[in-house]
Amino acid sequence: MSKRALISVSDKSNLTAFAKGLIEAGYEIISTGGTLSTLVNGGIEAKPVDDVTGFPEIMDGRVKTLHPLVHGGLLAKRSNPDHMKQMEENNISPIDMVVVNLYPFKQTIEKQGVSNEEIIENIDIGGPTMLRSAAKNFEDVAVVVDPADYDKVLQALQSDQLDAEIRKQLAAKVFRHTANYDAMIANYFMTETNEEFPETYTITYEKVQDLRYGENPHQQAAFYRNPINKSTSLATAKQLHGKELSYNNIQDANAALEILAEYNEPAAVAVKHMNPCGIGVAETIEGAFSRAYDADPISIFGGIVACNREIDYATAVKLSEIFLEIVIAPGFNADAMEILTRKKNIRLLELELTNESTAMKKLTTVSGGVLIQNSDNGNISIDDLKVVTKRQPSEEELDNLLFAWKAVKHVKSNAILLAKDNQTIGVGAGQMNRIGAANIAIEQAGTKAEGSVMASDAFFPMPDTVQAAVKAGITAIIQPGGSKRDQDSIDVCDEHGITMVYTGMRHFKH
Ligand code: 93A
Repeated sequence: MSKRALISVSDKSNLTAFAKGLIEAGYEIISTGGTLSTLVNGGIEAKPVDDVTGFPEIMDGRVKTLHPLVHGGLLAKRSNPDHMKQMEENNISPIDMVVVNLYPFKQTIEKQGVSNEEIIENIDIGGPTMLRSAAKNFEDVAVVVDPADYDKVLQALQSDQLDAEIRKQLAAKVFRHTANYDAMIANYFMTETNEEFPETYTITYEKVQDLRYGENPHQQAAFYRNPINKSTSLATAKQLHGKELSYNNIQDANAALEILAEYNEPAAVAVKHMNPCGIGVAETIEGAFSRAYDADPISIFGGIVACNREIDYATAVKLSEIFLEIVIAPGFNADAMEILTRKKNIRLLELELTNESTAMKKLTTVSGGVLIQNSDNGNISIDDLKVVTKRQPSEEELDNLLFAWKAVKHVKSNAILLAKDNQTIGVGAGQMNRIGAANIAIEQAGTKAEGSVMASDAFFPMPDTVQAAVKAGITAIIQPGGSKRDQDSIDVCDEHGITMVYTGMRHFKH
């Protein structure tokens, strides 16, 4: 008796050639509605699945292959005499191969203006069920979920090598595929029902690319994307020039994008090791970059620069004067491209800027699990500020304080940042004590510290940082407040006639 293959596919590419090969290898083809039409139109002899089940496809195709005559034929263990006997008693014929790919759920949710009804209809039930039945019974049944495997399967058949080992590999692929498919559906429903932190957290990612290595050359790594993310992102950014992105490049680029998401006006940020070394805001992108550069002309070397406006000629000239790993922008005009692509190694990344990253949950692996939290999208406005000193801030100081506060949020804790005139001038990042961070920021600012403002990502446990600020000539400080010893810090400010404002919000970043 000839073997039987059940083919039911949404992606009909390369289908007829494959079916032809199966027939040549001695298979009889059974198929569902649309697939059957494609096959028959392609001159392939095939039987409708209704002939097998004796039952019509009903409910707009919702029930077409969900039948014991299908699943008995797939799940019967051929080496089990009881199973074989029950097959006979129930007139079930074995099915030896399943070729199924699923309703395009992912492509459907990605469609603009898609209706909920269309999304629901694209949840495949019968397809995964057949795939899982066949994959469970890989000892006896071959299962093909990926059209890219058609040739491999035909070749194996021709050389009589579609053996249990290959069938197990095909089954493994199926379970990965159905798990991923279901995870996308679970993600969709989680969003629809606003469940933020459910009992089990199902996430699925698909590989964008293998990376040469991870944080260090002896660490293996790959980049994965969230398949249901609709907005533009690093995973979909267009690389216009330069070598492939590295693991560290991607992390730094991500940090740069998160910072840029804070600004509507032309802004540029330079990032090193996921900390900003310079942030500048101006009326033009050239001006913004100049400020980001001047903020710290030493640290920017070998860094990443991200800008929230198209790169023009003047900006490109300035960018090309330093060694940079990456420039990220929503666009590069032709003149800018001409200048920048003269540098072989600079990576140019075109990316429409969104707040996508700030909408996403943050995941951190820890021993035995992961920590999941919402992104730090906490923002304050001028009305949230509370002046706690005798001296009030000037208009200019208020602007500088808010600028510094936005920036310090993106610096690793403990973080102290100094700013003046829409420019960071000193960044103290990732220190184990606050005064240590302050000393670094003040030293870096040098003479520019005079008349600048200071931002601290968390409260001052003691007044030493404020004392250092006074000594450096800083005139206003922004910090969350909330320490038991707040009054000590306020007293130092009042004693020296400088200003302190509270935000009431902390921005730790570990
Ligand atoms: O609607 S279903 O969940 N119910 C079923 O019984 C069923 N059987 C196969 N979807 C079902 N399929 C899917 O139909 C397959 O996974 C495949 O993606 C698609 C092929 O349909 P057609 O051959 O009509 O184009």
